[in-house]
Amino acid sequence: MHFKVKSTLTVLAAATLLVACGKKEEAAPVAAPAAAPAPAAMAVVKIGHVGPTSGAIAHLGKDNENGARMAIEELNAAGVTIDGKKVTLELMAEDDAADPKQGTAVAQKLVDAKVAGVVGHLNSGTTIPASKLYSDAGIPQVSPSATNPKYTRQGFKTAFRLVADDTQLGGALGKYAVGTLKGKAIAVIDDRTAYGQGVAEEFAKAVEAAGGKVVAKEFTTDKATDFNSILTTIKGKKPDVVFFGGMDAVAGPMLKQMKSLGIKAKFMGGDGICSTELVKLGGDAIADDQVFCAEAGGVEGEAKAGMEEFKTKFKAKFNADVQVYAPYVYDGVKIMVAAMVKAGSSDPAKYLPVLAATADYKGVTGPISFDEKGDIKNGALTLKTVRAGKLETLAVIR
Ligand code: ABU
Repeated sequence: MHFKVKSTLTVLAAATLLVACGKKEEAAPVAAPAAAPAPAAMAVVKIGHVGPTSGAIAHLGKDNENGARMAIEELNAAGVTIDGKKVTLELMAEDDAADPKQGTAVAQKLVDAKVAGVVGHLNSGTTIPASKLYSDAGIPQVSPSATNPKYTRQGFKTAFRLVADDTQLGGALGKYAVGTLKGKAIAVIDDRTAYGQGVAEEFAKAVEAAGGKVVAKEFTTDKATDFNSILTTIKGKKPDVVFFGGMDAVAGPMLKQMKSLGIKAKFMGGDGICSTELVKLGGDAIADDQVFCAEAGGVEGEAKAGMEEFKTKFKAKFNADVQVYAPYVYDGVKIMVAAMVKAGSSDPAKYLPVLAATADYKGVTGPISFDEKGDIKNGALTLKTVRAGKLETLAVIR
């Protein structure tokens, strides 16, 4: 409109000048066509993502971040309209290095940048302290992978989780260790993180409840590389199953050292070890049907095709296999934007109640609805083992 007015005035001014110079009006130059209206600047909606894209589990953080990137690129390509106006989504991707202090620092950065929502963080140890900042700022947060139950039990209306929690994970794995693997003497190790310690405690409770015996409880850290001392102690207790509450970056070297020490026990862990990377890190120290783990989600039946399609597109785009939680991040971004569209606003106060009321959204990770705490309703677990150097699904359980 601005350009059009300017062009008309310019033509009038030229005509007036010609008349003033005594020239006939028809001698006026042919007016140039009016310029097209300038497009109004599109509103930008910022969405934060946080995961450890540096450090020992950077492969998991990058996997998650790529899930967010894929969702945002697809949405922008398709076009997003909120309250009748086209918007551009912008990803603000931050690295918390799996460190609780860095987690709160980047959370504050996202709050200050006035992001409309955050998908993340990856680790329970960063997600829980960051959730207080998002709650205070009224910013919705969807964690795709933090499984410590506390995250959604703090009474924060802004906290949502797309996966099952450690109570379900540890409980199911403990029952499996005794009931299916026939474990009688079971050793438990954890990495002292909010996730590792929590899932190991739930596992141990379930083992005892199922009639198994926890013969050793040891701990390490999420940065350790030498486990000879605790593994030697454990070897003396002759366990038939060793459970590790922690992440793949520690589990891989631990499996190698178990092999060196001649420990032939089955090795179990939660979602933190249930990654493509574990198979690489453990290498030939992993025998077929020796390692058992569970992803804190899963799809069955017809939904499997959508997940396979996601994995194929992801591989083509990033030249990398999905580690564990990229599809959950992808769904997290999409349900957040769907809630904004439905609410007709990216204002967190306006779309938060719509996000909370998400009902049976058909994600690549399955149907998504939240309970009153913000946890996924009817969350699934996928039990897996390693065979011929690949993770294989044994069962999806609820
Ligand atoms: N759930 C496993 C990895 C993330 C976490 O909860 O710390």
